[in-house]
Amino acid sequence: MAATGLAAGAVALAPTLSATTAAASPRRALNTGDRVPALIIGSGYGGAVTALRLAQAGIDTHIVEMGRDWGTATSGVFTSTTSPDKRGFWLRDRTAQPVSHFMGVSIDKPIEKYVGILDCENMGGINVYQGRGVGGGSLVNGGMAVTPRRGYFEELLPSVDSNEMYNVFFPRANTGLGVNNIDPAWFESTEWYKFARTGRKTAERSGFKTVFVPNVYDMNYMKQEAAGQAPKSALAGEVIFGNHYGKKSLPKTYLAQAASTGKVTITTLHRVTKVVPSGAGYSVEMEQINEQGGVVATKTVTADKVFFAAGSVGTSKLLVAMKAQGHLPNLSGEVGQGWGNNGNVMVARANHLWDATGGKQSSIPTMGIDNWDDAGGPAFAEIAPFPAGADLFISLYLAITKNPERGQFQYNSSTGKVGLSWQASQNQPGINMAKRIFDKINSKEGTIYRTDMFGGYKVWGDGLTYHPLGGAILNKATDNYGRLHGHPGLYVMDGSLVPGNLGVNPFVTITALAERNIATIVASDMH
Ligand code: FAE
Repeated sequence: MAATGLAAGAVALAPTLSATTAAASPRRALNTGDRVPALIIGSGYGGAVTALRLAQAGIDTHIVEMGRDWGTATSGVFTSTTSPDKRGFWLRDRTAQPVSHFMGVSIDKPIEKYVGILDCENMGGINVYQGRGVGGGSLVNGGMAVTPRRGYFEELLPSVDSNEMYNVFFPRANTGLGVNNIDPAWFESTEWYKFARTGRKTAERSGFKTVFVPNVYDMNYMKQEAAGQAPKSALAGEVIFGNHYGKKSLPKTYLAQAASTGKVTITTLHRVTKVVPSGAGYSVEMEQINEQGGVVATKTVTADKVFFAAGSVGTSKLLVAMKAQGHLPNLSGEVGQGWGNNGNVMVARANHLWDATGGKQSSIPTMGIDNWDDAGGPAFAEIAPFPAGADLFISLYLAITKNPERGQFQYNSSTGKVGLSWQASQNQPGINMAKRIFDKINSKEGTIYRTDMFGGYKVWGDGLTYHPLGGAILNKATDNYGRLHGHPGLYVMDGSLVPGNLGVNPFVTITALAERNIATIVASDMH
């Protein structure tokens, strides 16, 4: 990535960037009146895969991303985890920490409004956390890179050839993302994963199975951090507000490769607001915003093909609005349907003093409790760190449950905005499934839930999700390859294709499905 030649400081000032690279032929950002062959909305997993494969097929490709470019940072770019400033949050005047309380007291504080890296989007009954910037969710996520169980994947997406997925596209995605595994011997010996070993020990004493989870964080780099041979990132607690080192986020993998073709531009701090048919293609309207979120210009360009990769919420909101406002009237009634929170529920337990979790904790999770075979309540619970700098004897978990509840995106004609119908009560099935694991552990260990971390006297962190999925389900709102029904030349490439609960962390599946779909689209639709 040194080849990209991006000075982080300079990028912070520039609203647009050419091809993520100065080394590849620099190109100007989109302007009113431009006509482009392919326009991608959003630069997360779906967008990055699409950009790379279109560019490799020789097609000039333009990404529009509403967040800023964070560069491929070295130091001083991202805010600190323990005391985030404006760089931590997307256009808020107060932080919205996922683990919002300690000792029952809110840890949130006022900040300046800024185009920060993590969005906490309140969608009525649930807060949906998403990454903002070039690289989307890859900038803020925990890097857990999980290929789903084949049987459940086949149940969820029966129209997809699973042989092809498991033989070609999941391996391709894993390679493209740079997935690797922790060295088990190091895991057993390092103080940085004591919290995970305690989580494993207490789970196994109750008869639960635990598994290692692959990650895109460079595990060799982490060993060097521990040895004092490299600047610390995971071992300095960095994760949800950006990692200065170690994590192979999309700007270091797919987007870097896409940039090196010289055929991709990224226009940052531009938010797509409208897509309407125009001649043989589409007219795409966007707002240019400043770093405080104010609209400074409106632009309209024309694209032969438009790829929606704005994430489950971003894509669903755009499509539902375009249909309701009559701009894309032929879209299927399936658009906006089938949204889920991937069954996400967080919870924390208080361990006994003899089951320490360690004052030093890596921010990158590498182990989970696998209770998916429990017919009474399937769940997979990641053993999450709580890097507070002192041993607090807390075990924190993010459970991914088989919660079957679904929400719908709906257009409100009086506000002109799209909302999500999701009630807090729809989190309850997920809580019940997670309880099957943690009630048993608490009872065996003689321990209790922490009630002070998600509010005052609140056990379950059920008001949030990191894994929004659905809203334009594959083979329902689109054909079997992401082509939107009713409007040829429009495609969905992101997490909105995935039915609302996948059973594992989603980005490997989103990447692999995008690889699968774009391979067919390039072969059949682009020439
Ligand atoms: P996404 O990565 O969200 O990219 C969409 C992009 O579109 C964003 O950059 C937006 O800013 C941009 N955008 C949206 N609307 C517009 C618009 N109108 N105009 C222009 N640009 C727009 O979508 N998943 C895992 O598999 N493992 C993990 O360990 C994990 N941990 C997570 C931790 C956190 C804190 C969070 C928030 C998420 C985590 N996830 C994890 C979820 C994962 O990051 C997410 O599923 C993917 O990023 C979704 O990929 P998409 O391509 O769908």
